[in-house]
Order: sequence, then C-alpha cells, then structure tokens
Amino acid sequence: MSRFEKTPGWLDFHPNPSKPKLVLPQGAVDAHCHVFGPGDMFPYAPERKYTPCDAGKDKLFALRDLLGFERNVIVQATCHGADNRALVDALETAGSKARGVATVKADVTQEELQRLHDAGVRGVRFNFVKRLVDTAPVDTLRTIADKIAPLGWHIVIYFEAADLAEYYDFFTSLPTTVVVDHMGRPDVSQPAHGGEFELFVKLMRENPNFWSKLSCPERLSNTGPKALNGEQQAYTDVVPFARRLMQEFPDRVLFGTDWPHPNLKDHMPDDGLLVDWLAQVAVTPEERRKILVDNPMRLYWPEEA
Ligand code: 0GY
Repeated sequence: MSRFEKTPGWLDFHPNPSKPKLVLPQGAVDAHCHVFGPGDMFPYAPERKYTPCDAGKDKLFALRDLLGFERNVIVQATCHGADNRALVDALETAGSKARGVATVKADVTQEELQRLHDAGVRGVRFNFVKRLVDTAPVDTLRTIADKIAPLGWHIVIYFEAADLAEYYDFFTSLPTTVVVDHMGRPDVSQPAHGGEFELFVKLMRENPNFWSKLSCPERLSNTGPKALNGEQQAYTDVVPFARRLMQEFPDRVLFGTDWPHPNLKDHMPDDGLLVDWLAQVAVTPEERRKILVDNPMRLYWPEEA
C-alpha cells in the first residue's frame, strides 16, 4: 500500500493496451510521456495539485516495447514539482533510449543543471495551466531560460488556447527552441481553419524556433470516438488540427502518447489505438518518419541524427 492516496476519481492507465496495427518506423520516439513515482520511492511534491497512481519506469519501458517505440522523451509531471529524482532515475536506467525534460527553479545551480544534462535532460518545462500549477512569474521563467540556453536545451510550454494571446509576446521572446504541448490545446469544437486556431498557426509560422506536439487527442476530443474496443478512427474531431500542423510544419512536429495520461476524467484510452490514431494525421511513411524519427532525433539526440 502506498502512503499516497490517489485523487478521488483518478483513472489509472489502461491495464492491457493492444499492439498497434500501425507498424512504427525503426527508431520511433515517444516524445511525450511521464513517470509517476512510485511515491514510496520518489515522493510526490507537497505543492502538487493532484495525486496520481504510481506509474514507474518499468511499466513505461514495457509499454515502449509493446507499442513499437525505441525511445522515450520523459517529461517531468507537475505532481513531482521541481524534484526531478524519478525522472533522473528513469533516464539513468534507460541510458541512450531516453531523454528528459525537467522542471527547475530560478535558483538552480550550474552543477545541478550539468548533473541533469549528464542524466539525459535536454529541456525544461514551463507550465501555464492553472489547474496544474501556480505559474511562476515571467521574470522568474526568463531567469531560468537564460540559465538553460547555454546548455543548448529547449523550453517546453504547456498552456490553454484561451491564454495564448496573453503570453504570446513572452513566448516569442524566449531565447531557445520552444516546443508546445498538445498543439496549444485547441478548442476542437471550433474550426481548424479560420478560427481561434489561427493564432497558434501564426505562432508556428512566424517563429521557426517553435515546434508542436501533435498529441493528446484523448484530452482534446469532444465527440470521439474513443480509442477503445479496436476503434481505428478514434478522435476524428482532433484530426484536422493535427493534420494541418503536420502539413504546414512537417519538420517541427512531434508525437507522444502522454502515458500514463494524468487527469483524464472521461475514459482511459488503449495506448495501442492511440498510436493507431497517428495514421490519420501522418498519412504517408515519409510523414511518419519525420514525426516519429527524424524530428525527435534532431531535437533530443542531435549527435546521432
Ligand atoms: C500532460 C497533461 C496534463 C498534466 C501534466 O505535468 C502534468 O501534470 O502535464 C494535464 O493534466 O493536462 O501533458 O501530461
């Protein structure tokens, strides 16, 4: 029994995901996933806004192999705050098969940054989603950005579409490559062309240092169908948004499973079918090679790309 009690209503990751029908290209990277604890070994942060189920490195690496990925990019989840121990432990176990994105505070030392780098960290995450964090002031974030830039790291940002206008100038002033989680969380009941999403497309178009993860359809979808029970055409309402970014920015997109899918309220997807969802977005072998291999390798393993 863990000493941590899960947030009421918490949905655990799928217990028995299927093997995807989509055969992934050799060297495919799951560029957005997390590890949670286990809490008894790597305690959840006191300031966290949710308490997840434990979802440790062994489960993540088994899923990687089942789905047909070769590598992971493990992103620090907010339930661990700026305590990167679970992340570093997973990276050290995985060796060259994983890279990480950490969360750090403005007073982080050069020694600590170097230690994270040696473990495989290549970026920091700035989170602007109010239900997940008390967002640090932009001056604090700028201090962090200036500290990590010399290491060649990038910044991952997570925000809701409604907040993009407010942060636009700050985002575009960042000195590094910037990777946006989950397409900036568009409201997919709006059009993929001509509506609110245009601001995000403009951000990508006018700022060649911006990348986007075409991820989390299970979080963004309103009408489904859900990635369950063999569904091969899941989350069709999200497809036009992801497809647009795939076509317009083929060299700056990434894909990730988001396992173990924190804070889902409605259902827990079958990860195999979630991978199959990508076939609706990256429709040719060449597009799939870019989003799954070439792009993440350039960003996370440039020495091999
Ligand atoms: C995601 C999405 C969420 C959570 C986090 O770090 C986190 O806690 O990112 C969310 O609740 O939308 O990317 O994992």
